[in-house]
Amino acid sequence: AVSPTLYQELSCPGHVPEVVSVHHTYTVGPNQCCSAVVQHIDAPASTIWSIVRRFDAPQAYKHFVKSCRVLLGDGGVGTIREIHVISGLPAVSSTERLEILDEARHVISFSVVGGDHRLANYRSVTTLHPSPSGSGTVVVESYVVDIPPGNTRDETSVFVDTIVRCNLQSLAQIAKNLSR
Ligand code: A9S
Repeated sequence: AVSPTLYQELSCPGHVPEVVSVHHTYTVGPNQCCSAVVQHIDAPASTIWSIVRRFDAPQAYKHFVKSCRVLLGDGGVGTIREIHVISGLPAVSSTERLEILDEARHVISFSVVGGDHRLANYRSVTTLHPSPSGSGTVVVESYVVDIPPGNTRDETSVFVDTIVRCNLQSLAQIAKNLSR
């Protein structure tokens, strides 16, 4: 559930608060698609941040991740991880680079740099904002990705939106339970 204020702002181009849009604006190529998922979480930003900042441990809330190992780096920008995913997805593994880790502004971003899957040039940005309703946190996760050969723009955004929504719903449950 998105708070009415933020929903209105997000569905009304030009009225997304600058503090949000500054992190979620992309240059989108002709064969790419981009979208965003918004999730209200009934927990403080500090609790949510303690989970999402751990680039070495995405399996803490991403149910599609079976295992993760760090190939390079110490968890800061430039760190490379390799995840293996559960069966049933059109993917086996993904190699990902940490692009942004802004502890003060609560911004994390990674890009896909390799792996055995169809989401070439995937890049996402996740930001946390105090809820306009005054309680809890709003999480915004946006992405840009190449449209895979043989798929349409709509198929691509439906597929990726579904995964991102699942991840954020799982994050919401875990953060809510941790904070009570
Ligand atoms: O992990 C994320 O934050 C988001 C997405 C969309 C991850 C997608 C994925 O890891 C799979 C879940 C394995 C699906 C990649 C890179 C490709 C897929 O096909």
